[in-house]
Amino acid sequence: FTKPVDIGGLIDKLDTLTAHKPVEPGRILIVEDESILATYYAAVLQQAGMLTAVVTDPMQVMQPLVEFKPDLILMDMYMPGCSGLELASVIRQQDAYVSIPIVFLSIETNMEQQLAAMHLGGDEFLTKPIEPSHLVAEVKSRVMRSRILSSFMVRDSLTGLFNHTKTKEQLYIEVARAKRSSKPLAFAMLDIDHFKSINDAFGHLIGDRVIRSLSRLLQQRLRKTDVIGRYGGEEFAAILPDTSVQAAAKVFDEIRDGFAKVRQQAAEHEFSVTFSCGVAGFPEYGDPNSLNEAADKAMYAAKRGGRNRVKI
Ligand code: GH3
Ligand code: MG
Ligand code: MG
Ligand code: MG
Ligand code: MG
Repeated sequence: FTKPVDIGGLIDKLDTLTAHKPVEPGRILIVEDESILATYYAAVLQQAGMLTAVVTDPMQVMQPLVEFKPDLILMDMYMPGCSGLELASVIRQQDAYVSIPIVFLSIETNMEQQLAAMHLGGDEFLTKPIEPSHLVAEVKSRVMRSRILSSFMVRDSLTGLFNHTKTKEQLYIEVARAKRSSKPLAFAMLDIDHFKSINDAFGHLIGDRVIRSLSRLLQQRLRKTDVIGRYGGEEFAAILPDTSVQAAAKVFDEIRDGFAKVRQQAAEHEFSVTFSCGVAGFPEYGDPNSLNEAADKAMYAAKRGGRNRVKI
């Protein structure tokens, strides 16, 4: 006996995970040595609203992988110089591309060859010639599933924000970028005050709603280029590129003030919630770990100082 699946709940979860941005067209990299065919596939996929890049020389695949950032690779099997199978296994050996969908498209009808292709990292095997509508359907559904899977990997399901791991990863990336461009960067940590007593007084569902309301406020108030993550239970982190620690502290103080004024609802009760925030900046702190540590320390100083405040 199994519990029925809560489809509504699942759909809500998907909505949260995908609400962060409008649906972008799928980006398809076509690796095919026959340029007429490559152009034809590109036209078919573009017609269906997708963006395409074409590589006719398999040895040149790395650059478009990095620059075009495809969601999926449509790969021929037989090409001069390098087989699609070899190419797929080379691509798969790199961390950044372990999970990119690779769809083989070939005249190969031999089942064993097809299985070998799947074994070497292919996700699907399609045979030429292929109906345009069939190609579009296969590619579209693969891109969608892979996007949903990767958002499960990097997003927090309650808020749709980046999860801890992804946020930390972004901090490394943004600090490196700030170093290269000699621009400042601010890192903030926020922790809701006396959250345990909110759960105790009104229950976990109301607590969850408070977490979502702070998450929404952060998304509204910060810039598109800022990175926002749910760092822990009732703890958030934000990365503000090209922002000094002083400017960021001012922004978070306004958000702090705005959040404290929100009337939270629990059945017949109305209550307000506050958070404490610590901000640290680059270049004052030169690497991701010391930034994280400094923001954490400042946050605890804000707690000790009486909560509902921002500290540098
Ligand atoms: P402080 O002002 O010192 O931060 O006090 P606090 O009560 O917020 O801190 P504490 O760390 O003691 O408690 C945090 C609580 O947050 C404990 C945990 O049960 C609750 N919590 C963590 N994650 C979630 C969640 O996803 N939903 C809900 N509703 N509660 C959560
Ligand atoms: Mg070929
Ligand atoms: Mg906490
Ligand atoms: Mg605590
Ligand atoms: Mg707390």
